[in-house]
Amino acid sequence: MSETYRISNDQIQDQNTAAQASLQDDFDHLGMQLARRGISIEEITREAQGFAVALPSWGVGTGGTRFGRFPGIGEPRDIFEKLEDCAAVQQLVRCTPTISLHIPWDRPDDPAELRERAAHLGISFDAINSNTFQDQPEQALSYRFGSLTHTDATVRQQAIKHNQECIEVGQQLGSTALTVWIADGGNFPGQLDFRGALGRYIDGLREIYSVLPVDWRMFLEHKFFEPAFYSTVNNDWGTSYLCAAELGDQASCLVDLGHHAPNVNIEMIVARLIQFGKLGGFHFNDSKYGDDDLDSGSIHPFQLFLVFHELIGAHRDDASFAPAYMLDQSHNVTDPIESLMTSAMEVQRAFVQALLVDRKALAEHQGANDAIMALGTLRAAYQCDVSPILAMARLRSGGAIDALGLYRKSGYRSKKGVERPSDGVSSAGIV
Ligand code: LRH
Ligand code: MN
Repeated sequence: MSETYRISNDQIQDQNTAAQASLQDDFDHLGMQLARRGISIEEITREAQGFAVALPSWGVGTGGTRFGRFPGIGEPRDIFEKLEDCAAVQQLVRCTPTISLHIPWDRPDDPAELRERAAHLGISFDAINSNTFQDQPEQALSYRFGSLTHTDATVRQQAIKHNQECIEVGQQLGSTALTVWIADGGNFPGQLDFRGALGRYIDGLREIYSVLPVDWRMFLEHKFFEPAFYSTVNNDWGTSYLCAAELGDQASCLVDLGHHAPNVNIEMIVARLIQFGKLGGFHFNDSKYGDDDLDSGSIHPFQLFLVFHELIGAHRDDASFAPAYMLDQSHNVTDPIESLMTSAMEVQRAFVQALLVDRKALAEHQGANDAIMALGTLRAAYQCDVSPILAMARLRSGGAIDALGLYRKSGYRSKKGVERPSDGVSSAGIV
């Protein structure tokens, strides 16, 4: 495989050298402030360096809507170019060491070759996403009226087989998780037999679960609507929980932040799933109205912080608690690499802010029903500008202090524009 342009570590070093002194000042100043709160900035920075969120393979291409897609230059045309772009993000922000693939969009001809290429680029594979929400050209039976819940058993078998194939591909790539999101549902009252459809869903999941390797996890992703506009089979956390509980210990629930009606208390749903041992992972993004798949932390940063407040609490109670963190976004008007970098850093920011919560004080205020002081305790953490910690974590992990600045200065996008003349056909983004 011919070598293509990559940002050099020298470029990163040069930029870091120029920015290091002022970062150290800011870091030391914040360190003194945190020390007064009994918090060690060194300890927090080590935790920040250990934080990781996976990148969605479908996030490196320009996304669109049913009204249109406006691809940028240098769009990745195949899985190898998607890996390159994910590696560029990891090289600069150092908190995105894995990529989550979508099958068949990213089905490798030679999994061993792909695995080797990824290792060469310093990334590995996270959860595999199956796709029974679209019909592929070579597909025998259509998913128009559903997949795992279709009334026709041969269609259900086709969907079950596809998910089992995703597990096989994932094993060859070193992945250890399967995410199952299905679009199944109805557009009109009466179209679906609610109990029958859910029963078929659970039966199908059981067949997939029966071939799950012992070290694998299976994530069920709920969504309240779209593309079905009246009823969705796995529509909310409760349905998802019940189904995961039916399957067994290796099955759990994946919370995509955009899959809830406006104003739903997502952080409380997270607490519920934690309490009942079924919180498996996340698709981080943000939204104003529907499943907008906007950049994480761009609309509701406080909600993202509150979600991590619940996660840190769970981790404090059980050190083995390790849900899968992934981004799931669609970048329609930005350079996808810039959105992925800034979103990963904003998710890491929410994680670090949540580490600063004085949990002892919070418990006292909750015990005393002192709402103002309880809210104030959370705000004190949320309103702390942890940017110096995030930048120091990047610096110490070999990344860029100013990731966005360096990416733009590198001319990566225009260089890829030359390397990857558009074939006008392939699209790496979701519509
Ligand atoms: C469904 C979803 C799911 C993916 C798809 C790309 O809305 O969130 O996680 O398979 O987006
Ligand atoms: Mn999702």
